[in-house]
Amino acid sequence: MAPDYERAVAVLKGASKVVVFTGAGMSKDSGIDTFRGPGGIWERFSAQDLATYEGFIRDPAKVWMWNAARRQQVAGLEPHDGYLALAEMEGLFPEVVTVTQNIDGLHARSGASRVVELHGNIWKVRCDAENNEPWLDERTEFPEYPLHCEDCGGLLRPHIVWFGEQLDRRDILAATMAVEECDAILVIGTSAVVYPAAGFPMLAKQKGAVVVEVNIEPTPISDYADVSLYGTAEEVLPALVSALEVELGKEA
Ligand code: BJW
Repeated sequence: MAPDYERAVAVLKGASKVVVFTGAGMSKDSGIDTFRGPGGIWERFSAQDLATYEGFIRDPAKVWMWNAARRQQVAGLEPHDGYLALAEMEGLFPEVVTVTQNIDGLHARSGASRVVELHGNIWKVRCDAENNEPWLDERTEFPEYPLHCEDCGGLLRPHIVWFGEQLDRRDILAATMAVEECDAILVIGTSAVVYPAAGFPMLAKQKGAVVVEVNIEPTPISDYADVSLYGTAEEVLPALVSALEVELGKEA
């Protein structure tokens, strides 16, 4: 069935505060694989080895080499038209906050202004021994693996939230506030199975927001979304934002 943009525009047009909530499907059309489903990362790589602290301590060089390869991949990619449409959408509503589970940094690269990265950022590192603030390190190759802290010699780790780890309190707080206060949440490309992030669309709904979903297939969100637009992020988002621009009289 063709996406019902008219209905999506009807429920979104009155919103003042919008949350854009994204998952791996948002970056699929830029060339980054999703985690689950056919061809997903967890079909080819072990989450136990690469996405847990225990796996990292067992073999930090392996985890760093995997993430260096992912950095090289992301560095060679561009945000697709759906990303650009979301950045443009910021001009249509008084407040837009992007809450993403993605670590690739593509929202910021595409011009999104307020981004909460719930699961970290692949371009940041932090010292595992000192547990200090993360810092930006945009190298795509490293002289040796694993990486060590220049100050204390301890292990450096990617600033990524692995399974069983707590999300940064400040990120959870910023996301929760935005979600509780929004009038509309646009949920894009997430299977909505990984908690606590997966709870945000329902929290928004309970607080009275409209929920609009963009995905290639139904997810747990579809059960309560006001509108589900089935298609790829790269196709659906530019069409949705164009339709909103027409409705709100803000065409370029
Ligand atoms: C398209 C498309 C296109 C495709 N266009 N769409 C309650 C019950 C059971 C378990 C738990 C629970 N609460 C917590 C847990 C444990 C766990 C969890 O949720 N596990 C579930 C799998 C069951 N959660 C955690 O461990 C979290 N921490 C935590 O809870 O801490 C508690 C604690 C308290 C006190 C002390 C200590 C701890 C942390 C979760 C961190 C997740 N990290 C990862 C891995 C990063 C590793 C790395 O990248 O190196 O983050 S997991 C992985 O999944 C990644 C993602 O951000 C996350 C979500 O995945 P996402 O984005 O939804 O992607 P996919 O692949 O699942 O879906 C893609 C979607 O796109 C699909 O729907 C497609 O259809 C769609 N799509 N192409 C549009 N072109």
